[in-house]
Amino acid sequence: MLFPEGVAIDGISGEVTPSTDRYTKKLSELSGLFHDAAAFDKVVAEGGDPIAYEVVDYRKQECDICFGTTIMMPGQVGGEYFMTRGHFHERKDCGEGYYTQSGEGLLLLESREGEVRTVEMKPGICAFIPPEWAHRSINTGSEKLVFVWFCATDAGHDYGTIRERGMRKLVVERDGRPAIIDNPNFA
Ligand code: PAN
Ligand code: ZN
Repeated sequence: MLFPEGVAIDGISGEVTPSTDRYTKKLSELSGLFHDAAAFDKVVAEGGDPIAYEVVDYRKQECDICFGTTIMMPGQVGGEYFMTRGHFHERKDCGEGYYTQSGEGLLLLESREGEVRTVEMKPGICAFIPPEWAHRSINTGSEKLVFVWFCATDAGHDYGTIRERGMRKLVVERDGRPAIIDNPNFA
């Protein structure tokens, strides 16, 4: 049986207390994601394979909703900012909310039909991710980017589509600012 409880979410560290699960993605685990493969190898080797992001869950299998945080480190690979893998949800009726707590970033979204949108990630903005839109978070700042996400427990993650063909756009630093450019490797 489930009981109500208050869950503390630290908007700076992203810590969730109590939490039910967590994982960490080191940069080396994001091989193939970045445009510049040589720059990727260099940052992994010389940077000591830094943590790119961490996800902390509050998830109860018996309940239809869940939430948690994503904590993204700042960094770049060949001018491209650190980012998440990006995914569609397996369930075609499942959207998601991303409420940014600290830091700054861009949420890059792409519909099944190939339409691209971005939503600014900054404290106070809650991004609505509709069903059937792939979503990738990008830390464009110099601090941690921390956001709370909430979605259906069984939404599921389809990573394969984005892993195989990439997303249509890249977010890179140009003149000290984020710029959205075409992905030359988009298959
Ligand atoms: C988020 C993401 C999280 C990490 O919880 O899973 O930010 O991004 P990737 O899963 O794309 O690596 C979410 O969107 N869940 O559905
Ligand atoms: Zn999602």
